[in-house]
Amino acid sequence: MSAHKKQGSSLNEKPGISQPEITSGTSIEQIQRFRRIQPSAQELVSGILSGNITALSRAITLIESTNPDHLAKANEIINSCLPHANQSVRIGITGVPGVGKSTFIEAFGKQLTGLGKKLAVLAVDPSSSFSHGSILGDKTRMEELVKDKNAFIRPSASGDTLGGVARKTRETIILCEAAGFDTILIETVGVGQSETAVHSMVDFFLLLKIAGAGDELQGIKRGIMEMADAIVINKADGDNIKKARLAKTEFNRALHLFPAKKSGWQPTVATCSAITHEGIPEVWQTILDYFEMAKTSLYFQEKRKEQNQFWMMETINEQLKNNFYNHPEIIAELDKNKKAVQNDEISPFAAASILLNLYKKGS
Ligand SMILES: Nc1nc2c(ncn2[C@@H]2O[C@H](COP(=O)(O)OP(=O)(O)O)[C@@H](O)[C@H]2O)c(=O)[nH]1
Ligand SMILES: [Mg+2]
Repeated sequence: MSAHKKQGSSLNEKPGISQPEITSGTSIEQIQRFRRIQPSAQELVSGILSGNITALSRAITLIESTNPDHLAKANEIINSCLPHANQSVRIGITGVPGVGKSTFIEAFGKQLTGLGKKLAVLAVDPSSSFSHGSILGDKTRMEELVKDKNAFIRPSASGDTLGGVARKTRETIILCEAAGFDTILIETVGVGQSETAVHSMVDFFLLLKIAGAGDELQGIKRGIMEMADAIVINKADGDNIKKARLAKTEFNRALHLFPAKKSGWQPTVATCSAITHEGIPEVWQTILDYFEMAKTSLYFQEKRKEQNQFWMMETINEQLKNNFYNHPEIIAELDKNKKAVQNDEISPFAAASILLNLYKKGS
């Protein structure tokens, strides 16, 4: 359901804000009470820093808002949270629909909270404006994690471009870290461009696969395999165990044909079952091994610096584009020029130049 359709509800925010997900540790009543007070940016920041989930949810909602008035408030919150962020490990999980991502995150997440970790689960799924997010759709697969006090689950921001969703997720990571979450899982559907965006915001990238389906069937491009730090073949249970082991050998062989990674890490291949939990602890051990290596070689720190630069540029690009297309004069002239270009009345370059000059003058 779109945010616009739901505006009748008393729970709803102003137009431009998509509805937050109610997660563990929060209740509708709590959020309602909090909303009535309209907390300031600094109040939200102190809430976040003291680990208040309602304040965190509320701040994320501001980040996700398309209402320009909320941008300044969101930026103030992010800036205040930044010095308290970064103390975490960020893990990306990708794989085609049905491979078992949600079930895996439930099992893996419970293991992590069992180890005393504070876990935030986020999603990058640009298609979620229609499906309302892979995580929300699969909430039933995360029954235990949803109830877990040490887990915070937030579905993808809806109704936006991939660039927009990715930026919002990245800013959400900062807030979650400031709120004390030390392990961030970011789920994405491995069928489009979103895994590239996720790859550029995580420290470790895990690709889930299943045995028996060809690569074409799994919709996984070679590029995604190259990005993976670990390939985990899920559903290695029952009759499937043998096939999974075979697939492991094949993937291992395939991975050795890829060029060496900049990190110096040789990607691993493992099997697991998100249902029986077989192999899940080993996945965490692999990730720990990776972090030990990457932190010792300083690759971990370097990669984060590079990612920060990348995101600065992305944010500028995104912002410039938004400002341009939302400019009243551009809105008025864009369609006219599009038609003129279509009818060969003006060259595309001349039309672009007219619009850009108009924007320069008006801004
Ligand atoms: N046998 C088996 N089934 C699994 C396993 N993990 C997930 N499934 C099933 O596969 C289906 C898709 O799982 P889901 O977690 O929703 O996949 P997602 O679309 O990648 O999030 C569900 O019916 C799960 O119960 C597993 O390890 N073994
Ligand atoms: Mg899912």
